[in-house]
Amino acid sequence: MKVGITCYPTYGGSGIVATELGLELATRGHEVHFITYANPIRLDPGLPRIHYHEVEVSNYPLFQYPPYCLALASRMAEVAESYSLDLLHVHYAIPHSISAMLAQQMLAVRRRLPFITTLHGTDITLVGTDRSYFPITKFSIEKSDGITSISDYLRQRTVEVFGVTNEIRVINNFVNCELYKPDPDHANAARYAPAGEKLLIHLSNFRPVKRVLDCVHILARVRRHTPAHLLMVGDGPERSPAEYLARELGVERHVSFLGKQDHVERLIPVAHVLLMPSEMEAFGLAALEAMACGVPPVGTAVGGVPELITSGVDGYVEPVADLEAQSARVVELLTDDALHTRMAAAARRSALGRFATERIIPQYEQYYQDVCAAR
Ligand code: GMT
Repeated sequence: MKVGITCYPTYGGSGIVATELGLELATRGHEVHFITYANPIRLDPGLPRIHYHEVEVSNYPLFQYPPYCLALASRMAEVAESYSLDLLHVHYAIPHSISAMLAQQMLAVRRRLPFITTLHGTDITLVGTDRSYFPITKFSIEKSDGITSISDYLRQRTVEVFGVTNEIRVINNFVNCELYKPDPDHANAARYAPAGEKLLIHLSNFRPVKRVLDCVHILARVRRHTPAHLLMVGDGPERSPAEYLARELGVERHVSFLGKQDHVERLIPVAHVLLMPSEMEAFGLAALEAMACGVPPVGTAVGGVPELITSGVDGYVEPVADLEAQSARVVELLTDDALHTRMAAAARRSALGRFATERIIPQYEQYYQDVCAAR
């Protein structure tokens, strides 16, 4: 098939899922056209069957806010026509679904161009429920030819919040288990923890919803029991407060802020435990990537996380902001080697058995066929 994919090309879970999906589809013989304002971070546009079309937004002085949504719609229509796309698949409802709907209408007299919207989380839980975005988000969901959600929690939430009656198909996030794989010897750990401390890792966009400061508090608590070092991967508004807190708590030498990293698959296996203390996660892609690497996650019992982590089996979930409980789980994992080995193996098994690329991509392919066949 010929598929146009639009996403935020930045360091966010939705952009990563969209990019990995496009790459996997191309590997399976489909022609994939990324239509975005910048090259998605994990995309190598030189790969076979992968095309990249930049959306340029002219910044005429009259425009206080450049009309990205319109520029995107024009580019989608142009690419769909020039390359005979079968469908558009947009990730994150706002504003991508509305642009896709406009592109569809622009071509309607000549051809049918169905579009699928994949809901990722904050497009529903935060942005979509903002009063100013609520009606347009609901409208764009209702107008989509197909809707997928990355967890059952998010599907239910979308129905509750927007009262939509369209079918929403749950297609979970996925991980490439050949790329994300364990390093049982934690061979590169000494680079970050020369004194042999065990490593904790956190990956996110450092937005408030991620409760990044909790990671620093957890490290400080864990260190009262056992030596540990924390790797903080990513960047965003909570980075400076986290750096400040590390100094306040006197643990600054035991936290490395590594900033945005392109190859997290090389970093995650170095660690012993992943911290994901989020206030909300519709899924929790970072936890899945860690599980594939045999790194047990300690996360929070929110949103779609319990659909991913079976607490006590392949990781732990504890209440949001319960630093005592989360720290205690980390200490257990760092001090009981048998428990860690068992849980690391179970985490890898869950990733392989439930969320591996080979299991999830065919579900998207089937859905594309269903949507294209429907009238
Ligand atoms: O977590 C973020 O702030 C980024 C956001 C996004 O849309 O890029 O992530 C959401 O989508 C990810 C990929 O599907 C999910 O794994 C995250 O759980 C979800 N984030 C939230 O629900 C807060």
